[in-house]
Amino acid sequence: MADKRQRARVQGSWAGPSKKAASSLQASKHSSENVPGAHRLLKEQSTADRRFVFQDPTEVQRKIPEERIIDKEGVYKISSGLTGVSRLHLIPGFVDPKEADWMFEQLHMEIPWHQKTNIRQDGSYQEPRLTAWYGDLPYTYSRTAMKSNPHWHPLLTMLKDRIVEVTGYTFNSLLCNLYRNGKDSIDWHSDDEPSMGRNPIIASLSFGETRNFEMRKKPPPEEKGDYTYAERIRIPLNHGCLLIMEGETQKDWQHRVPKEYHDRSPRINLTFRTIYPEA
Ligand SMILES: O=C(O)CCC(=O)C(=O)O
Repeated sequence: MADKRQRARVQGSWAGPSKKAASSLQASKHSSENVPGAHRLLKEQSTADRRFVFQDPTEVQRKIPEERIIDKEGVYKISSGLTGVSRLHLIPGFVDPKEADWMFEQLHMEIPWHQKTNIRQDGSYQEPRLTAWYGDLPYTYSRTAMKSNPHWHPLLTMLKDRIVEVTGYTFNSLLCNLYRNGKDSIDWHSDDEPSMGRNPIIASLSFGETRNFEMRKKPPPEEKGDYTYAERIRIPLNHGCLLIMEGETQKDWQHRVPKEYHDRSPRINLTFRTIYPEA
């Protein structure tokens, strides 16, 4: 990384004497032919006349893009690629704060939270958060499955219906996340499992503590997986706000909720999605 940043250097070279200096040197050369010590004088003069000339750098200096913060209601086109547009729709206060208070309490107490174990190359690990799954089909990610669970909590059904009414999108499944404190998190990923189909639409509703939802754009192949110069977005997701991710967002971007190293009270996040039976 440091190597990359240092690559663009100042380019330049020592130039010869200016035209004026050259002609006066020329004149003095002739007139000095018979003068003792004149050659030493000439040499000193020509060194003093040399100037450093800047040339354009051979490689353009790359800048790490500034993080973009999205915290106002609106529809944001965050990128457009060959295959289409990535779009976010942020609706702060989708659930009114007073209502959101009792909803948070009910969900905190009544959802059957548990800690999922995932599998990666170096072994298995427990997720640093609690989850619950609702839907007629199971949901598999990180090589372990969450069992189907058709028994929706009535409050979750009510919230799903409200989102469907406002957005016009339909959903058949829900992944619930409980971040118990600042140490709970979800690492960089995209919601792009084959069971979610092409260009999944995700409606993410938050309750409780505000946590940063961070996004980074997937780098082009020539960056070989290096995210140093990736575009970044931060969205503070607060009590009652709804974030819709649509278009190519899951194909072209990753997201995470990082750990925070100061006191954080619990946060619940509900991500409504559509799951299709796998072929
Ligand atoms: O908690 C959040 O806001 C994000 C959750 C998430 O990324 C996920 O469930 O895939």
